[in-house]
Amino acid sequence: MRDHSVTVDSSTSPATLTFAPNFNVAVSFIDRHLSEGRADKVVIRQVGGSDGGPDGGAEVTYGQLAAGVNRAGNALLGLGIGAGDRVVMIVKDCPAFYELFWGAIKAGLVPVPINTLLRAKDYQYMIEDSACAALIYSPEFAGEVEPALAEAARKPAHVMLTEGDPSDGGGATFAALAAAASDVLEPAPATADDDCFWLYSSGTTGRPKGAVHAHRDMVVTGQHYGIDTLGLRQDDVCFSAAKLFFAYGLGNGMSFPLWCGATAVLLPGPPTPDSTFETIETYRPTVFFGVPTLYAAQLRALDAAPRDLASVRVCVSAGEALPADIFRRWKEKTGTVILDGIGSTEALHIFISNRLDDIAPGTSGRVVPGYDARIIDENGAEAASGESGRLLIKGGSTAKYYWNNPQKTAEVMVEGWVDTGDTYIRDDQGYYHYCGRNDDMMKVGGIWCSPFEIEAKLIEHAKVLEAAVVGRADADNLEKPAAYIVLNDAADAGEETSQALLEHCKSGLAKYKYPRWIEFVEELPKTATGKIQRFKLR
Ligand code: 3UK
Repeated sequence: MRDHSVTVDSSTSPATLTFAPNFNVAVSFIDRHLSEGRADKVVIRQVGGSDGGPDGGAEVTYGQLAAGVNRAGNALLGLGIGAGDRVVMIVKDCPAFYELFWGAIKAGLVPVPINTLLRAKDYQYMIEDSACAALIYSPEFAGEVEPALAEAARKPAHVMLTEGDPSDGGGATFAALAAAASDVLEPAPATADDDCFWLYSSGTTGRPKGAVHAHRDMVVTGQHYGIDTLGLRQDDVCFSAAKLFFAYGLGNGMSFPLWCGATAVLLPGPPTPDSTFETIETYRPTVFFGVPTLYAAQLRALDAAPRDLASVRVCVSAGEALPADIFRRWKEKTGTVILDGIGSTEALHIFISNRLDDIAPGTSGRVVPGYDARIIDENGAEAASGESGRLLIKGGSTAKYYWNNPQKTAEVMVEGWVDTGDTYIRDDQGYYHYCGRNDDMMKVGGIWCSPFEIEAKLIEHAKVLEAAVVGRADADNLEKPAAYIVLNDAADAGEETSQALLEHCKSGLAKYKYPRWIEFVEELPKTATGKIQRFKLR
């Protein structure tokens, strides 16, 4: 096999990464562990059985994973898919996610993991936009994926379930194909800067954009954030409540443990206070990754009954700002700190963060070594400390471009800098304080939520004349959507109509996108040109 290694010089700060001229990242993250003697070490502990059920959690060793990755890569190549072709994955957190993702990369294909909480309309768009050659999905998501495929103007040549009963799909499952494939696979030629995988990122009005990441990017986040900021070690056991299809979860639950030679605990089902606590008690992770909304819900559950969280040495939060009050209550209740950090799909992972030896509650912390941050005012000039402005970020893990969207690429990625769309203040000690978005986008439970999408859904309802959706702070000081509605007939205002509108939203939008408050108003505040003034509703 050719040399596909990366050398890490930790004597410098940031650590210096030197990539071999041939660099297929699957070799560093998968095959390297065999030559380093980890073949028998457990890399994945899956909660429950392969179906996510209550018993018989699956265990996968590094050796088994490497063989599974090779089989998956060979199975994909066996379909006749060529170099650079996209493989869309709508797959729950389970070993097959790892095998497909790394098998595709090792074989020279481009995996595109997609949010499993979306609806058919979203999937249809991503299937068409990515022009994927293959789509592979967990049986759990068939109800949204199959209608998307039926409607899609451009259909992938290969559509497969990961496992389960293929009778309705007509063909073999991916598991069956992989089982029959060889477990020997040479890494496809690649360089550190070649396209490697995509992640879709949502925008205010436009459709989701495929952020194209290079082979080097997971190395950069694993080293600069995973090891050098968070202090991950090979004896760590990582458990991410955030799913693998988010850039956040992909690092926490897969690429970081693989970079460190550590172990990941995968929870295939939804992360509730109960399911996450049970997982922690049973699988004893040392590092836990959540989002503020989950920490708030877990705190409420801890008020009702104590749980054993003693295995956890550090917790991480990202996706939206962690209120200082949640940090304080969590520390009081559990004795463990939560390290808040801001990351993005475009940067791949966290680039400004608190750390165990340097915590300022209520802030995003300081810049992670290896990244540069700038805050600029409306005129594009550097904002002074204490002054708010637009946050730009630069570093070795940022996306190369948005697929099929040169205009957005030019807007967001300028001379190596990525415009985060966030307003921040840097204080005179170098801590970054989040001050909100520059657009109307919201984070709900750490996941993007466009007010326009909820408004469009509400307006579809026969009783609704106009709708405006804005973020409103809930009891935990976390933002959730609130809807202001002008009805065609004001006499319809009331609980019954509220319920009908809620049902309407829940049936057509991803589950987390429904308005938590509905208020009926006589009119919406507008500009002279008729544009809704959302800031007046906040
Ligand atoms: C917001 C935060 C305040 C902010 C992500 C960790 O969230 C991630 O990626 P997304 O592309 O969203 C990025 C946007 O989310 N945000 C994220 N974290 C924080 N705001 N405090 C925070 N701690 O608006 C940012 O621009 O979904 C998080 C790792 C990888 C990620 N992709």
